[in-house]
Amino acid sequence: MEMQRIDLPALGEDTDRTYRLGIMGGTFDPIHNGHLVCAECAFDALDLDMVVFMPAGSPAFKQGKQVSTGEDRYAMTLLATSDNPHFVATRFEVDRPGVTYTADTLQLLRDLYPDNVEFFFITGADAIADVVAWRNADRVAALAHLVGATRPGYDLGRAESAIESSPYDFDVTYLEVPALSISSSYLRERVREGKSLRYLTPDPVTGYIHKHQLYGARASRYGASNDRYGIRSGEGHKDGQA
Ligand code: DND
Repeated sequence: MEMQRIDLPALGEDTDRTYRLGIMGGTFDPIHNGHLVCAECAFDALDLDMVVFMPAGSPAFKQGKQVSTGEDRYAMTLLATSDNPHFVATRFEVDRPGVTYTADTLQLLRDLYPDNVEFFFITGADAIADVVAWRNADRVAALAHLVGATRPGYDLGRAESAIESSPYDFDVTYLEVPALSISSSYLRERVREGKSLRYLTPDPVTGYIHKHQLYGARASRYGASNDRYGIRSGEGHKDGQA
């Protein structure tokens, strides 16, 4: 198979077997450990070959809302996934002009990959209830299996009844993900308040946020800003520790 894009995994070469490609779509503003754990659980539970992290280009549902640039969201996604051999970050949607719809993305991937590669679109279970109303939801149902990761305290009722009452034939697998009630908005709020992101997202992502002063981050040292501790820039502790 000749894959035209270098940042998508080349799957499907052995025609005697089926390949399972996980697709983790998201705004990723910023990406966090909830997304990463969710994808890792899906990888294990569904026996996936690879998981592609796909930051949304111009998200269909975020029109009019302030979202960081595709370049920044892609860069953070790349940093967060770079040490995992079965995770790949792709520019597939970021590079596509106009509003990005998942149905279009799945169709473009279908055209790229041979038939022995199946798609598993991974989302939070709360998003599953909304998928039925996505643009061309019938195409989404036809092109991919859905994986709904349950978040802490989440009642599956809404997702299940939405799927059952949909006229389209969605194939959904629900997946228990360890208790991680992390959200991108929580991270943005913490950055604005000068609080640490340690253990909420990989450290290189925190470094990127501070380096590029996203979400109201002040130009500061990695992690928290020095002035929290009453230290002026360029000054260290008396014992030499900065
Ligand atoms: P979000 O903005 O919800 O992503 O977008 C999710 C995907 O849905 C993207 O690929 C969108 O393009 C697509 N979408 C949405 C609406 C309409 C259409 C398409 C359309 O075509 O009409 P976030 O960055 O907020 O989160 C990424 C994923 O991670 C989501 O599925 C979210 O539910 C999930 N998530 C968690 N899962 C487990 N534990 C946590 C999570 N936090 C977020 N702590």
